[in-house]
Amino acid sequence: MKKAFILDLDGVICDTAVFHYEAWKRLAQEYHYQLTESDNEELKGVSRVDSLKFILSRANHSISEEQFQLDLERKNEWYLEKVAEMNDSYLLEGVKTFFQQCKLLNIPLGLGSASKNARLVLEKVGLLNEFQAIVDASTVIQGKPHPETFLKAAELLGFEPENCIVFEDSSSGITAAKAANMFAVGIGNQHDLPLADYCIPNLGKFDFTQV
Ligand code: B16
Ligand code: MG
Repeated sequence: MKKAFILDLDGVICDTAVFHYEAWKRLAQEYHYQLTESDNEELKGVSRVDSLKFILSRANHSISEEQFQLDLERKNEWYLEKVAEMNDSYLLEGVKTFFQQCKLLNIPLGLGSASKNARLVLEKVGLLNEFQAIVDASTVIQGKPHPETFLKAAELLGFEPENCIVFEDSSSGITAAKAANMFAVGIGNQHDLPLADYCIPNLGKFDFTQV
């Protein structure tokens, strides 16, 4: 049976995860909280709003709704300053060969990202036109770990969930993929992503003979 691939963006295609981390770290410091790398693992794949809620709860700090919105905007401005400098050199290891191989084998590609900036980032790294379906935070009601992101991508691609393979670097994203009844390839290690069907360090290590 022919398969479709659904890819996460941050941490799978490009290393924007570090930009999110730096921007959240800067904001957390204003609330006298030192954001750790382990906090950052938990924030991967988590929406902007839920990420700010997480930081405020760690900082034991509450703010007005107005300040909450302002903080979301400021974090995004810092993040976008970094995105503005991006080009295809920001693609993670193995991504170019992975996309070449997908083209060669005619594998339909969907994007399933929690980021509202997904299209912009794809454009910066030159991959916007490689996807037949793009699902991002602006198109879904319930973000990861809810399966909606991936189910919507499968529907747009015209594939049944069991014929989709998801590539994800976040624990919330792997949970979402499994809840969608899809095969989940973790980008990273099995210790951080125990629910993944298996893990590879980057897209370049994917074995296409399995498809
Ligand atoms: P934005 P992904 C996620 O993207 C990131 O992993 C997560 O760290 C970020 O908070 C979220 O997007 C929202 O991003 O602020 O740009 O809307 O990994 O699902 O592609
Ligand atoms: Mg990710």
